[in-house]
Amino acid sequence: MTDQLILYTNPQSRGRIARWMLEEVGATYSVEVLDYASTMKGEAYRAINPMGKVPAIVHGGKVVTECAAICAYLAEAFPEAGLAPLPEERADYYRWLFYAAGPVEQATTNNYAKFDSGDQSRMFGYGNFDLVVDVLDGLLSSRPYATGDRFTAADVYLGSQIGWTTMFGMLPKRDSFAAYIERVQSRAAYQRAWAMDDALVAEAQKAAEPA
Ligand SMILES: N[C@@H](CCC(=O)N[C@@H](CS)C(=O)NCC(=O)O)C(=O)O
Repeated sequence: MTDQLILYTNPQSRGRIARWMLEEVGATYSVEVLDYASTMKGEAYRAINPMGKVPAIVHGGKVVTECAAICAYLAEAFPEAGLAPLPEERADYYRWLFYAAGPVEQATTNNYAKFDSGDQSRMFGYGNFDLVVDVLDGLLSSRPYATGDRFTAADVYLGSQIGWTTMFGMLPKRDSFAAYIERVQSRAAYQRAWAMDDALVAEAQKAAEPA
């Protein structure tokens, strides 16, 4: 088994979250770009991720899917990057990482699809959309990062969720969200990762142009 690290992605996807994290930890990795309609649903990739979704990483022969898990895994696999939680940060780190991957993801996508948990909110892990927005606003008004004063892998994921949903108009505007987005997106690793994916998008667009 080797330490080879492969990112399976599409530049127009949540694969950008995994790429950002890979750049944060300074990993050496290769990239396999998958096409939504063909290779992402093909047998070869479904053997890696039976969901037929991106991203996935394969590291030393082991598969990790789910962006939040990829962020947490890479933080531990590359401890020298200092993005795993310190003992005193663990409670906040796990709490808000899982909150972002569960309630935030569900609330924002359901609300976008015009689904309202309404009087069934007790049954839904996120309660209702407005509640999740207020809790997030409360969190990010109280501290610069998910665990306090220090950027961790939890911010790659939470920052991505807040960044994407803001970009697509899925989250109401709040000063705390805007300040957090600016803080996390100013990181060199974020800028590098986005430039690489933007270049892949431009390349694909050029290739699709009529000759
Ligand atoms: N929960 C997954 C979500 C992955 C996901 O939904 N990826 C989308 C792209 S952003 C995808 O691959 N969609 C293709 C499809 O479902 O056919 C994660 O966090 O990684």
